[in-house]
Amino acid sequence: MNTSTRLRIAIQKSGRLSKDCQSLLKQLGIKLNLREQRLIAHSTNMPIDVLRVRDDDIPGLVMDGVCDLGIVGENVLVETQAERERVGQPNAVEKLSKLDFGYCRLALAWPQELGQQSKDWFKGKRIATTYPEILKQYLAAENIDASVVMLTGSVEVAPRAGLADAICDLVSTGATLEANGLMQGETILESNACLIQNANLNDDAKLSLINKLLPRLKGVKQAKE
Ligand code: PRT
Ligand code: ZN
Repeated sequence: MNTSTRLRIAIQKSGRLSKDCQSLLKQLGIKLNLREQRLIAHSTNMPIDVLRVRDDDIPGLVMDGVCDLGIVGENVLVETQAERERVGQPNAVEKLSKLDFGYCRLALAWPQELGQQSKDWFKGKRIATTYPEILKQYLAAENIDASVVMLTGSVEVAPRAGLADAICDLVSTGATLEANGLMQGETILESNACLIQNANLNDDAKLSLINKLLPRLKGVKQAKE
């Protein structure tokens, strides 16, 4: 549990969400002294500390109460929730807001030379992914008996490397799939960045600070529309 009296927010240190997270915090009026190598940045005008970590660690830090809030892609949130459900770890969070950045979709793809394929084609195939839990749930729901190969990176090269027959990976422009000779199939999850809160947060001062920040967040989102 975060026993500090300062509200602790986890964001991605460096990656696709970091710039948008930093500018969102700025737009909310939170002044931060972000030095490149620092794990924790202290706000100079509010009782807030920002923890900068790998995106994969963010849902767990919030679920375990190490951080009060976090900003993370729904893809990582859903995968972590399913993984923790499976192993019996706490996985509840309150989703405070869907944010207007970090959009991507988790989609199936296979070698282009095979042409269009129906869902039945996946039966008995090996599918490489970084999101095994989400993929397994989809396969179970669709009654597809396929094997899941877990890879933490370079998923798009798996078919060419002979590690899998198909992949299930994040796509935004589609350029990566195209560059690797892969054809995009069904989207199994659409994702945006989202703001999450520890489900058991009961510190009045922190809750009242969050209640001050949320209308500002609404204002920032409306201003962009
Ligand atoms: O180091 P750390 O673990 O923090 O970062 P990471 O490398 O795991 O994540 P990062 O920074 O790549 O992505 C962070 C989050 O951004 C993801 O969890 C998604 O919520 C979101 N996001 C949005 C994306 C993309 N778009 C995206 N296109 N994450 C990854 N990609 C990758 C995808 O995996 C593929 O390799 O980009 C490639 C495809 O892009 P296109 O444009 O060629 O289709
Ligand atoms: Zn990551």
